[in-house]
Amino acid sequence: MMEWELQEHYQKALYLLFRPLLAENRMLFLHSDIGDRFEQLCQQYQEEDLKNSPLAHWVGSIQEVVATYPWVYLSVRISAGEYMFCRFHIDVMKQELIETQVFLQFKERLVNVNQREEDWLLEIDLAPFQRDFPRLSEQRSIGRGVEFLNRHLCNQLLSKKQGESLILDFLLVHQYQEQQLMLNNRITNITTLKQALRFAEKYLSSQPPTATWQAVCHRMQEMGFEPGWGRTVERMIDTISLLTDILQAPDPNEVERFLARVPMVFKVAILSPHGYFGQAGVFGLPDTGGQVVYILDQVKSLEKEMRSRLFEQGIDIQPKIVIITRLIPDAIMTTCHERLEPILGTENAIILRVPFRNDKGEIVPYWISRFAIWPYLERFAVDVERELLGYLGGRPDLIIGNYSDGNLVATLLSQRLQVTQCTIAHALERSKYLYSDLYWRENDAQYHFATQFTADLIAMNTSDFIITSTYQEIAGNQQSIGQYESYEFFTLPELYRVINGIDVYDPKFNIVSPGADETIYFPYTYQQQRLPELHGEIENLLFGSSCEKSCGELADTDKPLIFTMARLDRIKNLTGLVEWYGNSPQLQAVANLFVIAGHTNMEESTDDEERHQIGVMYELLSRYQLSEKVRWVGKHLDKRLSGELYRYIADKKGIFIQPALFEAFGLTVIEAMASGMPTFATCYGGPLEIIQHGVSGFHIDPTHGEKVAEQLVEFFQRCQQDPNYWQTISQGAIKRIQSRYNWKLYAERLMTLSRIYGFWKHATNLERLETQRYLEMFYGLMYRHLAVNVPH
Ligand code: UDP
Ligand code: LCN
Repeated sequence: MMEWELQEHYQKALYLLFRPLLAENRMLFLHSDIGDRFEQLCQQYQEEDLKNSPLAHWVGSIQEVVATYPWVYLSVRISAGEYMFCRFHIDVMKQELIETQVFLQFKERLVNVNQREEDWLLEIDLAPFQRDFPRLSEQRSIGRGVEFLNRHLCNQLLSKKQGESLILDFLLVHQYQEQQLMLNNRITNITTLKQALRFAEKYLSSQPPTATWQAVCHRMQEMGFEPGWGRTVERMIDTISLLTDILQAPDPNEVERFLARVPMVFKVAILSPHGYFGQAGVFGLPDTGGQVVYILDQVKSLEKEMRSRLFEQGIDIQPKIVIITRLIPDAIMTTCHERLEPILGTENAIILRVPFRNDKGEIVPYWISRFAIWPYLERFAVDVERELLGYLGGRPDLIIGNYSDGNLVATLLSQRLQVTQCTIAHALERSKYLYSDLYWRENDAQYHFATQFTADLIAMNTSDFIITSTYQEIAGNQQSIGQYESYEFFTLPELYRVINGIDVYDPKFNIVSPGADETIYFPYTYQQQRLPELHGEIENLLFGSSCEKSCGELADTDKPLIFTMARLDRIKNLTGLVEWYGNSPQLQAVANLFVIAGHTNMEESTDDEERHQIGVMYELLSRYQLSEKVRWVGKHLDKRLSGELYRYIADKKGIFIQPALFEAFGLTVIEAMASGMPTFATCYGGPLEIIQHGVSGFHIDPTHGEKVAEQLVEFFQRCQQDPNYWQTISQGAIKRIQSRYNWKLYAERLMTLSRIYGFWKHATNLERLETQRYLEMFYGLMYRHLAVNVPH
């Protein structure tokens, strides 16, 4: 279908499609623009055949068009992460294939009209480094990288003679502080190992299955074994027979099961420098949202998982998890000025805060936007290294970075300490701001995207493995490209262009979806666990005339509520939602709107984008006279209160809406669904994958607000006619979250991944040293220069 020759038959259609573009006063067109214009063309010429032709399919794959007479340049997405580029000459009516860089060069000329074809610009191309590295071939396997790697390397290596000694070497290195684990030096080669395994199995079979390591340790140590095989004899036998089977005939599933038991992760460092990182009073503050919630829940579930694995393996060691963030002396009522903060609900996890320092070495006292923290990070990494090593009494076994800044610091630390690095993006800004690459200079004063994208490229390529919340975060879907995929090629005119920035078929990508804390976000029907004590406070938030930090007072308190809660960022589009509501008298007739976001008082906000949104919000509320229909509260709710709030609104048959222009994942979406609220969420980003449209909620398109309003009106009307309809969707939402998005699954998966990765990294050359060296150069010659130029 995609053959190049195909289009030769459709020259005229392409001409008719592209010609009007050249007459417009814009030069860049997106996938959706081209789709709409193709539809119009088919209608105009009544070309039903064309609509169903192979050309239609091809046009549907066009991602981007750059049109300046007489040329139309195109990028065409053949499948996830696979592109072709071509150009069409409007007069000659002829097209030809071009290279990625030629396409990018043409784009650059939109910004820099004086740029000539022969002008040199740095090109970043990581593809040659990946040549010998195993790569997925199937689109559907994207995001299951470590499984693939395990299968691939099992077949390649373990099946050969050398595989046995790889396993032996690996088992001999395990230690915790001074204590040897798994095997001791009585096992000198593979023959003694096999023999010892036979003897041990025989010996253990004669012992009571519930006897513990203590009871058998003398005999076992004589045979060459150390703690780590199991807490009980039964478990030890099981682990030993797993290894015996692997040595006989390696099977990837058994290797995974065996490695899941090997005690190798005791200390984890998690980096999240920006925002206000604390356990209370921070949610909703600028740059402080889902990432903090995610990490706090992640830590609790990880600690539980690490403890239970160590316990099952008979090891008496307390795992340690440290979240490293920024210490902010001016902590505005939060705990962000405290160096250490133990994490509630854990035994041993802690927040360690390290301040940013300026060029003179003085501590920076105030909050700094996530877009402007780049000049501080290198020094921060050095300070963190010192404090972390001191606190842990040695190196961590795993370093997890979060968001662009945390991932860059994770890169610096992992490389210095030689520790496995895991990357979590949460949200990549490239997907949020259209043309943030091409017009980077225009936005530089506020956003410093060039610095951020450079940091992203470095971190995602140095990272050993990457965790994403959804498939589409990596590779998108039929309509839109993935967040990581958007780093495959792009250009920052006059700075550098990226020819191959990341490969979505790289086995480093793994989908591990987060959950919503089940003790806080549970179905409204679980009456026993609920907190009716909070209902007075909730009613005051919703309807109270004396509620502070609120705006608007609902006249008809019996109407169901449309509820939304988010940071007051432009991308969250809460002002868009108010506008759709204001424009729809039908919607106003059936439901009230309840918004929790940011501050209602502009003076209280320190964030530029938020202040702008506050202004827009007031303007809309007054323009549409919504003071009796919209309630806006600018407070940061604690989690138990927000959990009960979702359920309270569900009791009243309300709904949740997430109207973002783009949402990387969307924790509020899974919180609302877990509580049993029918949820309407943006079709751009994670919610598209979380919600099955019409079954467990609804997708909405924030670029067509009037349609969203219609969808909502229809929903409420249908619920009036059929009271079971609300229930059906509510049940669908609960089921979806309980089966797919939970922290226990997350922690099991993450621990298993890090072990499988750790094993293969130890056993083979997964280091990608050449890539690292190339990226060090990129860091030194590009990133550092950009970072110091960010005003500070
Ligand atoms: N949140 C909150 N109070 C607020 C705003 C947000 O508790 O005023 C919480 C919300 O419950 C969710 C998180 O912050 O857990 C927001 O995460 P999400 O993934 O939806 O968006 P992000 O802020 O990360 O972009
Ligand atoms: C950041 C975001 O923007 C959200 O979409 C995610 O849900 C959150 O982080 C947690 O990963």
